[in-house]
Amino acid sequence: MNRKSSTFLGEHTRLTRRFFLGSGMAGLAAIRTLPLLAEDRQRDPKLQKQLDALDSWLTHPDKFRDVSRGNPKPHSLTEEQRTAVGLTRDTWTLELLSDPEHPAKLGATFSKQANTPFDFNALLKLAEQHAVSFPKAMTCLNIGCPLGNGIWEGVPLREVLWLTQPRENVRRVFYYGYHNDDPKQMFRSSLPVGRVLEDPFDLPPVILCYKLNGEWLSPERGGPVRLVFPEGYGFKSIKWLTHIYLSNLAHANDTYAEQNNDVDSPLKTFCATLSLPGRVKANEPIPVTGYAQVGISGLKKVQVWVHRDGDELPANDRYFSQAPWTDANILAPPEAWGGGITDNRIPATTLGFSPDTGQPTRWPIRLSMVHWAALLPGLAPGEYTFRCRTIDDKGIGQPLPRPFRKSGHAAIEQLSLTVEA
Ligand SMILES: Nc1nc2c(c(=O)[nH]1)N[C@H]1C(S)=C(S)[C@@H](COP(=O)(O)O)O[C@H]1N2
Ligand SMILES: [Mo]
Repeated sequence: MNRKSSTFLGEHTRLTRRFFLGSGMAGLAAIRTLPLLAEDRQRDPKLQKQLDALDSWLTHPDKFRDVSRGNPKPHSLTEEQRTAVGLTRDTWTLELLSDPEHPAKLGATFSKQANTPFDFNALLKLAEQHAVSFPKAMTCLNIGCPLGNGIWEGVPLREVLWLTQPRENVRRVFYYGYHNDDPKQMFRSSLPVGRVLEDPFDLPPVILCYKLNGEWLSPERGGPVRLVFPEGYGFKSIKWLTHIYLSNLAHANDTYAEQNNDVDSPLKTFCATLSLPGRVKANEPIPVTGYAQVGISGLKKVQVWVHRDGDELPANDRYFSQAPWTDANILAPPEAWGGGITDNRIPATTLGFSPDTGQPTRWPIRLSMVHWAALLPGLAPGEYTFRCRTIDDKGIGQPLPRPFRKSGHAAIEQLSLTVEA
């Protein structure tokens, strides 16, 4: 509790000082050399108050929203029960097998039956050589807003897959976790084997994750080991991992596909509002803050627009691309990262951060989150609608390029605003 509130306070000061210094895709060095003047001129006490209330960049592991299934939920088991079913670091085992229905040709398997499962010590042994971590927002495709933003540490899954000496007939990897030994409760996900073996462009690897924000992964977050798929929505990141199958199946066989979800969809870029007063006085500047999820396509801008209700909107412009949007300010990297990380030090294995300075090499960071703020000019009395949207690195405005709900949330948010005389 204490630790949490002190990082939170540290964060306040930091965001305060650095507001208006952020600039979309500029390198961090450039950000840091910007003059402080703009900040002092534009600071508004009401906006300041909202900035002070923002959450830290990293979410404390206990503060993630939990949407996992199970009756009982595996993390609600007592320590004794978790020990009995292999959900502690000392007792955890992973089976690595060929899919009996679509067999892959493997030189070795790791099974309980043959008394050869892969265990936590074997994972930590691989970690000595291969440990890697990266920031990532965990977002449920069905919910839309991130459940939390964390730094996930683990061993690339390919290091473990190679132990099975795969030879041929391997097209897909599917995996599931502990589900109370009840087939009806199984929650399964899958990936093409190529994505596991190679990281396209500069994406992080798929990992077997054992730490979050530098601490052992808690039972709530899927510990002792969960899979984390960097560019995916939450359902790909299976908790309490126990089984991995190498398969010759050519298509996805995820549990989430059964709910009409587009299970191949990577994380989308979108923004949302955190604070906007519902009622304001006429001709007074209006403070607004929010966050953006930086999806696979990156984030160039956050934009805002206030429309007077009843005024005409351009016809045939479903996504308001013709509207007079103005740019909001993307906040610079915070001085205090939050999330309970020790001594405010980003783990040395973290991709996208300089191991020397502990600072990000680019900002904002893809697959993660960022805060934004704007001070809207005062308005005449009336009823208005406020909207915000992102522009991705390719210059495409929300909700494009992938507007369909079942591939993840990207709808433009709209909030009403009353300006009183
Ligand atoms: N074993 C298991 N893993 C799971 C789930 C589950 O129900 N069981 N839910 C998934 C879904 S739908 C999401 S959105 C994320 C949520 O991760 P979190 O609880 O760490 O926030 O976990 C995923 N992993
Ligand atoms: Mo989810």
